[in-house]
Amino acid sequence: MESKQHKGLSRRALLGATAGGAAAAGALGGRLALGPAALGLGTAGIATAASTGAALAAGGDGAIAPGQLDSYYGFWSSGQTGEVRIMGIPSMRELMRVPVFNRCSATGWGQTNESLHIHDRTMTERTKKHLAANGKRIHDNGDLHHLHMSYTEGKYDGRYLFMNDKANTRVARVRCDVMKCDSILEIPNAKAIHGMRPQKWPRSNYIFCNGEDEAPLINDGTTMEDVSTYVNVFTAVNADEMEVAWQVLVSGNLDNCDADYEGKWAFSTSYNSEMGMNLAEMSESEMDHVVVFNLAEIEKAIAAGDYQEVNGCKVLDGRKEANSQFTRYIPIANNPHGCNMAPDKKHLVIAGKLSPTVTVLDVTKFDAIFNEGADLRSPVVAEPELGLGPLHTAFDGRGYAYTSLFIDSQVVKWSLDEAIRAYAGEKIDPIKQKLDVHYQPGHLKIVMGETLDARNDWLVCLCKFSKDRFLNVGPLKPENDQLIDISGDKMVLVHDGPTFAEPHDAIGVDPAVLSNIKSVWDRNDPMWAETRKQAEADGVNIDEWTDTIIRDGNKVRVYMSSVAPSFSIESFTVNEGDEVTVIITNLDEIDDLTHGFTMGNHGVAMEIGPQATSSITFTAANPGVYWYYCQWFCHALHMEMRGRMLVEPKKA
Ligand code: CUK
Ligand code: CUA
Ligand code: CA
Repeated sequence: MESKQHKGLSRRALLGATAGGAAAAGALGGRLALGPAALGLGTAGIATAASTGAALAAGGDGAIAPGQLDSYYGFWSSGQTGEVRIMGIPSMRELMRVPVFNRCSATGWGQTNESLHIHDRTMTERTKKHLAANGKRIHDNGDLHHLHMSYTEGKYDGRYLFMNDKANTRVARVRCDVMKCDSILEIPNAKAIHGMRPQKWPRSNYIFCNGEDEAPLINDGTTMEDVSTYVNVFTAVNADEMEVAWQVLVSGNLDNCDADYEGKWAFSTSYNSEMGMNLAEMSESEMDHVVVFNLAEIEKAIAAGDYQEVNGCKVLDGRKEANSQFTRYIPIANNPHGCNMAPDKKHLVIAGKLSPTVTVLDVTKFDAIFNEGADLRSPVVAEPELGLGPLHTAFDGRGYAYTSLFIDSQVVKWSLDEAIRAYAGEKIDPIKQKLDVHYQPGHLKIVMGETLDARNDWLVCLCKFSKDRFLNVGPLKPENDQLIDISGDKMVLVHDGPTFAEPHDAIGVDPAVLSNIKSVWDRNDPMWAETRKQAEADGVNIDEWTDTIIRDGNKVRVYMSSVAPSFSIESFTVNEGDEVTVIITNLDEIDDLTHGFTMGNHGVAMEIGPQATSSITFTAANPGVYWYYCQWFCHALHMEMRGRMLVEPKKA
């Protein structure tokens, strides 16, 4: 494989030396690129800008010249922004954003009828009541920490991405063929889904979801002070149906989780085995634990009907005092955090956080701890001391592990095999290198490193603080996602990547896995199935050019088509107070020809991709003239792609 080792001239030094030139070229390139597009003159002028940029960027490690494609996809979580971001590795360019738990001003996510159907689908009655009381239909926020791709036999299969929302106890799914969310599931009984992983073997039939916060199982206000009534809930979601398959009550809370490569176990770290309600109580014990979930025993009980039904979910009791075969609790030092299964199919690495150690467990020894009287620590095969604040561990395909040290602001590279030999008594130091990162790293990821196809080229380290690494942008600073070249003996830091609040986690994926990505929608896509049903009931064919207005009491449905640079309807009239639904099919079939629909002064906007149908509903509260327009720059006559809504005043 081609080495990507440092060649003496760092990207930083290179860009620093030519900063003035780069800025000038950027400004020039911008003007050149905009000019011909606006005039509809084709792309002849853009080539000039591209070659200027290429000369500047050439030779930097991890740099990708203009027009060149990245080697890998990166899928980034965004924490409290609530979206998924698609990045390029190694350029660290942001390629796209996929709104999931957030609302999106550009695409209308959280506002279009298609996205609202997805949000509504599995909301609990409690949430509906809460939203109604607050005058809303959906939550405005989400806290998306973890995202993972679906697996088949331990490798990514390119079907779906799954992600959690800690803020509102949800799990969502994104279709990889169009990179749009197609399902959001609110999980009853649990509180604050944090750790979340798909099953790896034989395929991702389940998504495992950790409930982080403790509360009474029947949370109706009757036992709020009595902490002994609090429980934590581990949930398995059926990934195909996006429904809760079963839940297990556990002792202690749940932080991060993972699954093995045999389909036998899931495991979760707990930093609050104490069931403490404040910081002092939560860090009181010397030891917390990892919960091991025995999938076969759980399945058996579910199949036998041996469960309690709570809020429509099948619930088993896996708490310590229940003494079941569903769970075991392996003691682990002090508030552990990361939970990472190695691609050797055998070793699970638990990061100590408050302890300077990581604990290596041999998952092939987990059967034994389910025997009566077994030593619960018997699967421990190594416990190297790595540094302060170990949070997460990544693996390459050569047997090395890379652990983030939050307090030390370092990534430590160590040998799994040597750590195991050292634990057995051999005089050997498993630590290979410590690299400074900037600053306070959390998750770190190697391309394909959470699959049986782990690579040996790039490591991304997601740092929580950037401090002085970028120009000052005010009190709120970006995070810093750093790119590290791991292809040689030594790790080399090659790129700083500022990001907006706040990626927790990421995965790197070979594009070969994603050969199914479309550029143009399929007209029969299920995304607008409900809208299609309504159109059929209205006798409208949304697959053809249409300009039909249906009046249904005070509801008005406006069916339009779009072909650049026109909407099929130049103006329509409604009455003051009407509920208006605008349904648009984009009949353009060309790659990258997205239109939009924005209704002026109504807070209404949506994306309509090539061959897609989108719809949006609003009330025309005030009489008068309102212009609607296409907000995606689609054509030389894009500005002219507009029309009028005339709202007739109420008759006195
Ligand atoms: S995590 Cu959610 S607190 Cu280390 Cu995966 Cu960032
Ligand atoms: Cu269509 Cu701009
Ligand atoms: Ca603790």
